[in-house]
Amino acid sequence: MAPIAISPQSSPTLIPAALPNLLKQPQSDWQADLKRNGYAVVKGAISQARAAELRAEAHDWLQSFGTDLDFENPETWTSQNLPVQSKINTFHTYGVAHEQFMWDARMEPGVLGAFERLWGTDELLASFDSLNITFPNRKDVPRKPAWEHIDQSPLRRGLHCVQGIINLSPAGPDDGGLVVYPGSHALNDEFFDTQTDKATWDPLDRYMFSGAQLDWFKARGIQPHKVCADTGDLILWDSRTIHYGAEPLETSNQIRTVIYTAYAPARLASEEQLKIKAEVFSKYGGTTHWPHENIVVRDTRTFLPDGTRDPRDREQPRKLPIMSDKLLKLAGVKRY
Ligand SMILES: O=C(O)CCC(=O)C(=O)O
Ligand SMILES: [Fe+2]
Repeated sequence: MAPIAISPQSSPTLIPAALPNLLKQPQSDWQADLKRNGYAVVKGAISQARAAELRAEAHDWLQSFGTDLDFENPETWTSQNLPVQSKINTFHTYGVAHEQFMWDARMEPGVLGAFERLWGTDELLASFDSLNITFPNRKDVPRKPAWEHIDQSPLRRGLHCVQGIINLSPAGPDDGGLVVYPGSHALNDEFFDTQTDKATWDPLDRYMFSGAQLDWFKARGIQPHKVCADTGDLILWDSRTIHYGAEPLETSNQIRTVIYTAYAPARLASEEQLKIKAEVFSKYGGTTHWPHENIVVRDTRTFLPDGTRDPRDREQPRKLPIMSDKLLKLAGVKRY
């Protein structure tokens, strides 16, 4: 369990940020953007050529399930030809979080380096987050509407977590990609304190916003903004920033390929959380984007929509990563 407590009077105990001075004095333009707008793009965190290699690996993984999936043929972009995918187009079972290409992406110097600069330490933990491959104009599933949310409990106050997207494909205005509400992070406390009943605040690090709640932000000048970024760019956002993953528009023919990743200082994790994280790692499981807190043990098994176990399921990644000292430290298995 995350260290969130509700006192007997049911007056919630708020959890302040462990590092309240983070981003107080931004050291770079993207850090200033992250502070001011609640999101930033780190241009060219990975070279385009390297990102294309990682994308090819991700696509190769998707084609390793013995189906007729053909990246060149939109007729084959159907559930029948895909491993089990979430409603938000992610893959998180089959041990995918620990595939070699996923760890390679997480350990790219430009990606890791950005988070090292952000947190001011190279002793980090990495999340075991998902792969997203979104095909445009799928014929067999409807386009998912906007799902505005934040990934931080109203009980946590201040900056606790910075999330990341490694773009292995370009995200232009019409392509699938992240939509943020710039500046919404700064209104987080005021919104929860004045617009919600504190009895409803729970430790779940996810809060969905209704249209009326979004209007409260819009009345304060906050508007949705599609984050455009190139192949190899790293998109960062504060977990208090309202956001969602937007489906590609009809005019897009871009296959969105991204890896979610986040890191936080290892010293911020409790022994209990590290133990849970090591257990998840031992089963090649995935977690959420939280690297150091809120480590959720999810079922690692994959089920088909009819509830039966997927016969293509895997006990371990198809290509196990090299268990380097650095990887094991990022995974929380070895101590710094
Ligand atoms: O797919 C996206 O761009 C956003 C997904 C998301 O909301 C998240 O990773 O927290
Ligand atoms: Fe999210």
